Amino acid sequence: MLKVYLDPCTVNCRKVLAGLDLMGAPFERVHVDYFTEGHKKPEFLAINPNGALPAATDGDLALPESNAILQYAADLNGASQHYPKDLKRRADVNRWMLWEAATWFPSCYVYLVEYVVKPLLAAQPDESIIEKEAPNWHRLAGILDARLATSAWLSGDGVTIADIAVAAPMHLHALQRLPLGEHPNLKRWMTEGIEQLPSWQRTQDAVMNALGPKQ
Ligand SMILES: N[C@@H](CCC(=O)N[C@@H](CS)C(=O)NCC(=O)O)C(=O)O
Repeated sequence: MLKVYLDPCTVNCRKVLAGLDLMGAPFERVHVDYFTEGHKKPEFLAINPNGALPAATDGDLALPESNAILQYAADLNGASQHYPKDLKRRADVNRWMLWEAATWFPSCYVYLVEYVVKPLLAAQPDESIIEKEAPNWHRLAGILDARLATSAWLSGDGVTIADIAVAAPMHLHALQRLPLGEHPNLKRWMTEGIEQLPSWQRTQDAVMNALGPKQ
């Protein structure tokens, strides 16, 4: 049985939870508390030496990386609707997931840190950091916007784990103050597509609960 170690309030854990829910993939959930640094304790580092959430195990397999967890869970459960087996379609899903981890997440994360994490810690956002990142963020958002101009979902006709992966870094887009207004197709996909998925909505409460008391 797949075991997933997570704190549902973090971006990459929310990604995995929403993706597993979308696929109807069974798993055992193990809570690792992000705010008390459970992910830096030796027992967790033995599973993920990166000391980052989430991670998964399946027997002797230890699997860090949110996107790798979704891909493995999809194959384990035969969820080819959400992770196609056709080579070209799979390659397209994979490239969006790789792009998300390498490029999109780091850019959206700048906004998350300045406008969500810093206020949680009673610190002031540094607008100069946002100004520096904004051209890069708009360039990347433009790539998504162009893709979504001709398609409801990122890859193929239906929602895939690529959609969940790419949505996760912008999961708090209003609080993150992501300037979506300049990218109408991206905004439509997020608000009328992703945010209407029951699997996405079911992951919302944990995030808001984590943010609430600390604000
Ligand atoms: N590429 C990794 C990133 C994991 C990651 O950065 N997780 C964050 C929470 S969303 C974390 O645990 N950060 C703590 C740290 O890096 O010290 C993935 O997709 O799983």
